[in-house]
Amino acid sequence: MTDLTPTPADKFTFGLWTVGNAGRDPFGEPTRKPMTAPYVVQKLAALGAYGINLHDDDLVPVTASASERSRLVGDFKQALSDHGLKVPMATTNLFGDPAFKDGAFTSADARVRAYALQKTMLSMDLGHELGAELYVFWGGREGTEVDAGGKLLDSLKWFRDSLNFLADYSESQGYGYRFALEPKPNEPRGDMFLPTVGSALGFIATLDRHGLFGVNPEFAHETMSGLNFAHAVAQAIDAGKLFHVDLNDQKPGRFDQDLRFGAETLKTVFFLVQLLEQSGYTGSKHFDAHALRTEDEEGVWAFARGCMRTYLMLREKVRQFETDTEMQAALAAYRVEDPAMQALTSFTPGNAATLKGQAFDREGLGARGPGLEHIDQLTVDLLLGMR
Ligand code: DIG
Ligand code: MN
Ligand code: MN
Repeated sequence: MTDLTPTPADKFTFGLWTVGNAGRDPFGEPTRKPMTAPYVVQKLAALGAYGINLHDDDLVPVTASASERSRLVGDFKQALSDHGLKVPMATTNLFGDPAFKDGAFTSADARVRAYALQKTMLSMDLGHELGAELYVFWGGREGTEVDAGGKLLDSLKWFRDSLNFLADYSESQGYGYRFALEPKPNEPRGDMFLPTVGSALGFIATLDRHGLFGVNPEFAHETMSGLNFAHAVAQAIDAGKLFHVDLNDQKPGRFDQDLRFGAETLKTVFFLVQLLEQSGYTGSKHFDAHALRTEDEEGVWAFARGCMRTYLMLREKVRQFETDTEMQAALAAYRVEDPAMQALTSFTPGNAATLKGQAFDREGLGARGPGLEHIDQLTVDLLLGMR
C-alpha cells in the first residue's frame, strides 16, 4: 500500500489564515476560537507540512506596539525553529482595513496608494526576517463596483507603478524576492483587476522587472470564472511563470468557497496534480483553503490532513496512469506521428511551397475516431479504483 504520510519533502504549505480561519462569513459570526501562531506551527509540523505562509496582519496586528511586534515575531520564530517549519511565502493584507475599501495600489486617493506601499514594504521586511523568498500580491480590493469613477486605465498604471516600486525596494534591500500575482475575477470587489491567469501574465509583461514576477493561480478563482484550472496552470508553466500555486476546490458559479483540496472536482484536480508532477514544479503546494464553518478544531485538522492526503493519493493515481499499459496504448494511438508531415510545419520557403501543394485526405481526417471516450473512461476507472 502506498505510504500517504506527508513529509516536508512534499512541500505542502498552509497560510496562518487558512487553518486559523475562525469560521466567520458574511452572514455569521466565528464558530471557532482563535489559535496562536506558535500553536498552528506546532500542529502543522506534526501533520507533516513543510511551511506556513502569512499576511502581515496575521502575525502582527497593525495596532501592535514595537514591543508587542517583537514578542509576537520572536515567539513565532521560536516555534518555527522548535518544529522545523519554513516560511516560503509572505504577503500583505491590503483588503481588511477600511482604508483600502476602494482599492490599495489602485485607490483613487493618492494617500491610500502611498500608505499601501508603506504597509507592503514593512510586510516585506517581516517576510524577509522570517526567510520568505516569494512575495504574493492578491489584489483583494483592487477593482470596482462603479466604473463611472473613470479609473480603469489609471488603475492599471497605478498598479504597475506600485509593483515596480516594490520590486525596486526589494532589490535595493537585497531581499531577492520573486513576486507572484494572484488573480481573482470578483469578491470582495464587484469586478477585480487582473481577473484571470491570462490577464496577470499579460500585465507582468508590462512591468520593469518582469523577470521577477510570476503568477500564483488559485483553483477556486479560475473556477469562479468558469475556466479550467488545469489549463490555466499549463499556460503559466508554459510561460515559465508558475511561481506558486494556491490549491483548494470550488463548485462553479458560487462565491469563493476555498474548499478542502479535492473535495469537489476530482477529475480536474487529478489533471492538475499530473501537470505539477510531470512538469517538475518545485514550488510550494499551498493549500489556500479552510475548514467548513460547521467544523470544530478537530475538523480543522481533519481538513488539513485531507488536503495533503488527497494530493498524495492523486500523485499515486498519476503514477498508475503513467504505468497503465492499456491507458498508455490508448494515448499512443490518440497521437498520430508523421515525421515527414511534421517536418513541413517548420517554416522554410520550400516547406511552405510543398505544404501548399500537399494532397490531404480531408474526409479521412474527419472520419478518424481519436478514442477519447475510451481514454476518459479508463481515467474514471482509475480514479474510482477499479483498475
Ligand atoms: C486569497 O485567495 C489570497 C489571500 O488569502 C492571500 O493574499 C493569497 C495568498 O495565498 N491568497
Ligand atoms: Mn480563494
Ligand atoms: Mn489564494
